[in-house]
Amino acid sequence: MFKESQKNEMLNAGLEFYSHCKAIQDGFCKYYCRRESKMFHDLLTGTTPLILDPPDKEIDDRIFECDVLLDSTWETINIGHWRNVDIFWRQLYRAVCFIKSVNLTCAGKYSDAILSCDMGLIMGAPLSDELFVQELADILCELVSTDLKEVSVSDPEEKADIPLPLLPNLHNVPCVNAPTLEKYLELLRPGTPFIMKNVVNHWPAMKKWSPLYLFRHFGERTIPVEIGSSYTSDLWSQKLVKLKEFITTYILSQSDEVAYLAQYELFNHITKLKDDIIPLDYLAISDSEVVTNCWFGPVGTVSPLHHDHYENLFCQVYGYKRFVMFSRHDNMHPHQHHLLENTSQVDIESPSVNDDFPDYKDKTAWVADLGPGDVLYVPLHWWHHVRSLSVSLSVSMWWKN
Ligand SMILES: O=C(O)CCC(=O)C(=O)O
Repeated sequence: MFKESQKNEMLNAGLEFYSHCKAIQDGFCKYYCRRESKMFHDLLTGTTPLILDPPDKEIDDRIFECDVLLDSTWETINIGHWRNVDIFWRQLYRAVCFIKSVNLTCAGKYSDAILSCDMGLIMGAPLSDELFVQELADILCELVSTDLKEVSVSDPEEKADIPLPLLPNLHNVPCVNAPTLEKYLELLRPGTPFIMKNVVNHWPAMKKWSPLYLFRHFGERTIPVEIGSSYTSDLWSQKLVKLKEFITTYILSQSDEVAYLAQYELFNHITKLKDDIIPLDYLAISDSEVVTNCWFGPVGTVSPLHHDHYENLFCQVYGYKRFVMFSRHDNMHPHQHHLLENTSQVDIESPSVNDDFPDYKDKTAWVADLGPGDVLYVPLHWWHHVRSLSVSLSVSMWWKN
């Protein structure tokens, strides 16, 4: 439980945080005059006292006022195309979610407070100083995770025995043991894939991360997942779920649906997890920003054949994954639609649907079966098809050379 003094400290931190959100305050002034709604007008003109003068307001009133403000912001965010929405509205959404979270914490509603932080992080836009909110979410998670420790779940261990795709020119990707920086640069030069062993074994994640660990420590956090066997399928969709539900429903039990936490910058969301991965020396040689994504799913997730505008060091932390790759110089018949122009129409696992593209079988294909601790270099624009052979947790590090 939080002590009274801790609650006040937190509230003050929240207020200070809020008052530092210059963009938000400017935004209030800029926008409120344009709104017709009396409710909105009252809220915005009363917003400073709402936040800065809490003692004479009941917590429930403040939470209610946050909700009203969130509802109208949500409406504005969702009208028209996402890209045309002024970033202010998404920043406002995030700030109010955080303020609501502080109030919910003071009311002792910890799970709701975590949900509010997460909604702000997923749907809102970054603010200048939000570290305190990450810390709040971490503390709250510690508090509620004691209940999750009582739940009886255990880690899955199976690795599916899945035959290799029928490709006549299939070769194994070469493998090296922990190359020196010099050797690594030499390996990069030809621009072809390779696997490195024993370069991430010292990451705390290697010992700690498993479905059970994530369930127990971060189960209350809400995350976005993809539903459907592949993002090219008509039945594909996305939804927000609590990590504990994702793990029990999709990871630890047999579900008819495949759900995948795919290509998600989880470490900007659950920042505590960042402590468990150590930046790779190999990437320190580039000035480029590194985009770190997490991939967490059950056996049977498929990322269809596609290429990315990045170089990639793909680190397998838990479980097994299979990559099948083709050179960037091979025409793998990308889709025509601009949203899928980096994705091939060839399905390497279903030869019967590829009648229009028989030449794909003439290309040289490279296969890499990755297990815990393996790091695969996927060169820029190389085509890759990825299937999980077990429950799997991986971290990709994208950069530009
Ligand atoms: O692991 C996956 O499912 C896909 C990974 C991938 O495409 C990437 O890291 O670029």
